Amino acid sequence: MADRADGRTTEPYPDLEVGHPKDWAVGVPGILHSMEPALARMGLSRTARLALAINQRDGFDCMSCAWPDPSHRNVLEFCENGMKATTWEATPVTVPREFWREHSLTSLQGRDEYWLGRQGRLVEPVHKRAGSDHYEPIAWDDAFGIIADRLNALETPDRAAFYTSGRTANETAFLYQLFVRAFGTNNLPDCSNMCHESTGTALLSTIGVGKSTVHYDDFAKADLVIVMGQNPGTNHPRMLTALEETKRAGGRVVSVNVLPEAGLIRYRNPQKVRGLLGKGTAIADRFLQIRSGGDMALLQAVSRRVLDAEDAAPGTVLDHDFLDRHTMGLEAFRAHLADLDEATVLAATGLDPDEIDALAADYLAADRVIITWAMGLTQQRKAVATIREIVNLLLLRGNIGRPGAGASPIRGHSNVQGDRTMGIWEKMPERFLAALEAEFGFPVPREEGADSLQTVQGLQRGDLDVFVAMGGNFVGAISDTDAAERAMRGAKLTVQVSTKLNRSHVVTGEEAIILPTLGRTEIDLQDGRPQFVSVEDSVCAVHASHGAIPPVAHGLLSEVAIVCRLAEATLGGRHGIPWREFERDYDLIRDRIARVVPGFESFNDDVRRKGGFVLPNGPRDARRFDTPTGRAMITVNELEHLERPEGRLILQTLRSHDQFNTTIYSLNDRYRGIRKGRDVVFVHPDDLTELGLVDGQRVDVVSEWPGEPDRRMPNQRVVAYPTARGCAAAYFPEANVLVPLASAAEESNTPVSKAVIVRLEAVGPEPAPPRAPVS
Ligand SMILES: Nc1nc2c(c(=O)[nH]1)N[C@H]1C(S)=C(S)[C@@H](COP(=O)(O)OP(=O)(O)OC[C@H]3O[C@@H](n4cnc5c(=O)[nH]c(N)nc54)[C@H](O)[C@@H]3O)O[C@H]1N2
Ligand SMILES: Nc1nc2c(c(=O)[nH]1)N[C@H]1C(S)=C(S)[C@@H](COP(=O)(O)OP(=O)(O)OC[C@H]3O[C@@H](n4cnc5c(=O)[nH]c(N)nc54)[C@H](O)[C@@H]3O)O[C@H]1N2
Ligand SMILES: [Mo]
Repeated sequence: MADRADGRTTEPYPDLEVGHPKDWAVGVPGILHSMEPALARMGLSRTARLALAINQRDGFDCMSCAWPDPSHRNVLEFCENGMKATTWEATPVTVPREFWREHSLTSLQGRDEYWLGRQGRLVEPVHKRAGSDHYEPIAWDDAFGIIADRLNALETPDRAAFYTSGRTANETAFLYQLFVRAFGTNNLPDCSNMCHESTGTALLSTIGVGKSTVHYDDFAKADLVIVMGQNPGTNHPRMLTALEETKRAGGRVVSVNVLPEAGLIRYRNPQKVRGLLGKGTAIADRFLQIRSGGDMALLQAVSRRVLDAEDAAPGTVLDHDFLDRHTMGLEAFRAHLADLDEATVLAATGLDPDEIDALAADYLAADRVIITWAMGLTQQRKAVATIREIVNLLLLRGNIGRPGAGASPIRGHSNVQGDRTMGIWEKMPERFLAALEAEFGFPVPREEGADSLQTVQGLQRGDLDVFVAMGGNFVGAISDTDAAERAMRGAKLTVQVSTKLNRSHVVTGEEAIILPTLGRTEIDLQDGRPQFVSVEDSVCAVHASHGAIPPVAHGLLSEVAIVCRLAEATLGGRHGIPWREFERDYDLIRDRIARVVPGFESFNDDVRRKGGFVLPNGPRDARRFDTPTGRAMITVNELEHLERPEGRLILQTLRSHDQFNTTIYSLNDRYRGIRKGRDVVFVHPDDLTELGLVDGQRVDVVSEWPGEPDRRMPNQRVVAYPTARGCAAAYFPEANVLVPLASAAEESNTPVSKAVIVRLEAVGPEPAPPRAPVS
């Protein structure tokens, strides 16, 4: 099998098994599945200590996703995938000193994410000199000294970029952006650029705040929850409990998805005896299997039906009082939708008119409606416009700013929302920058910085010399892997602050440094006193996170300490920021946040209250919309949908059940019937017939972009799967090689990871053996 240019092999997984998809999620197998690796790797007492601390008020915040905690917590408040994330971090296995001598970077580049992650926790700083093929251990101070020298030697601070992944806690994020802005740049790309940026862009411009407008308890009060482009059974498992509460209170749930995802069909709540023993709750009352990228058309079609119902019975359907008092743009919207072409809607969605009628009827019958969404919507070319259509539909019947109703983006990383609140954004608003300047007394740069894609492009052009990452796996996560890796190799210095090895440690600049750090599960002692940090979840609730177990090794620094020491080494006494004091006592950081960030005025008190506090939110609390007009904006969005060229498929890249973004926990994807391998592409059986392919056949997946050479993901096993017609799916991060750098969402510049036009080229005549049953 040929090797790809980047050195990773394309050998097939030898033991790959393909069975049948499951139609239910969690329950006994899920929870047992979650405990098994922990018990095997960490032993009973470490496991029990973690299980009892996760998501508890005196414990740590689960780092797996940003799903909120209920106010009444169970003794064990975690899910299968949260436990995987926890054991992955809390493993006692560490990367030994000899590792760096034994493994050259060239050899590590031949390893995949799964192998790299299994080498254990990083425990000492290492340095790769220019020209060397090895990292070598280095003292902390020397590492900070090198980074400071390289930064201070730059022609301008804008020749450095500082990435953040969404696990970073509030206190760290605030200090990190403070350091970066004091250094002199707004180059603060983050994982949000690849994730919910489209959401922020759409919500900020229509309702004045880029966040969810619901409380946790609203799910139990909703008459209807529409879950769009999201796979909660895997990615937000505890959300299924909230949806179960919706159902129990008599509400309905509709899933709009390209795939029939297991958790949305049936769910066994592991927290309840009923869920352990019984058949579980059927979650989705209705499933609309939409064609990839068809959501904007669907939303417009439902809004059109709502407006038609109003025309048929004037004054009875729309919330006129709300619309008159709080919104703008209804008439233009009405005029625009009057011309909506039903044939285009049907082509774009792949749905029957009856199915759209039925969703409209559900919407009209419900007094309180919540719409949730995730990557199926945000990683599309028309993502921002699509999310604006969600707002339009909700506004028509006053479904924002009432109990049981609202717009609810479901975030990814556990503190990705908090990082933005703390100033991690290449284009923070003037209000924030001015407050930062007033508090710290240095001139805060105002020029917009680079986002994630612009950072790759900056590296490609030679405009960036230094790349620093606070967590994450930038080259693994960003689109167009080969281009991104080539770009990163052009940097002079790359720095990673990390818990475990990943691709971004082995594809480096000329010189590279890894700074290992404490994880969220670990006790963080400063000056002999335990410190805690805080996070903000998807529904704007902020709470503390306390480490529960001793650090995996002596001498590890917390992320806060790393930022403080790096800042001190780089800035010296410049601007008089008390970095050492911040490192010793995180309360002092919170005091500063209190004076800069609205909603945090009594941060140190509020965060110590049981369960933390909920940030103010204009639309949710008071139907206050801080847009330029002071009203919620109903917007007109030109309908556009992706045409599928003859003989091609629309490929989405998604997560298996056993991964967290670029971290691969195991090679299984239980709910989709895949075991011991990841080299699969899911295709509808009728499309296979049309393309002259069969289940089990090996294909190259090839993506096409005008004016550029084809991109290829070689040797995937075709899996006949009940996806929507014309659509295909493959796993991220492997499939990132197929996503062109140039393919980005309008307005938000998010890589279009969910709609890549591909063709399948058969390789080798032999289809794989028939499916093995998967238990
Ligand atoms: N265990 C685990 N938990 C996680 C993560 C993880 O990797 N593992 N990642 C975290 C992060 S950072 C994030 S952002 C979230 C991601 O959470 P999700 O957004 O649920 O993640 P994806 O796997 O990308 O799933 C996208 C879903 O959208 C559907 N979809 C694709 N295209 C379309 C479309 O055009 N229309 C519609 N309606 N549906 C579509 C797919 O079929 C799939 O169900 O999860 C977070 N939680
Ligand atoms: N094709 C495709 N690409 C995508 C997506 C997709 O759906 N399809 N999804 C996108 C999305 S939604 C996101 S959010 C991005 C994710 O992008 P990132 O956030 O950059 O990637 P992760 O894989 O979450 O990062 C994992 C690494 O974080 C480090 N880490 C873990 N815990 C800690 C910690 O406590 N501290 C520190 N310092 N480091 C830690 C570990 O070294 C680990 O290897 O990927 C995006 N890329
Ligand atoms: Mo994400």
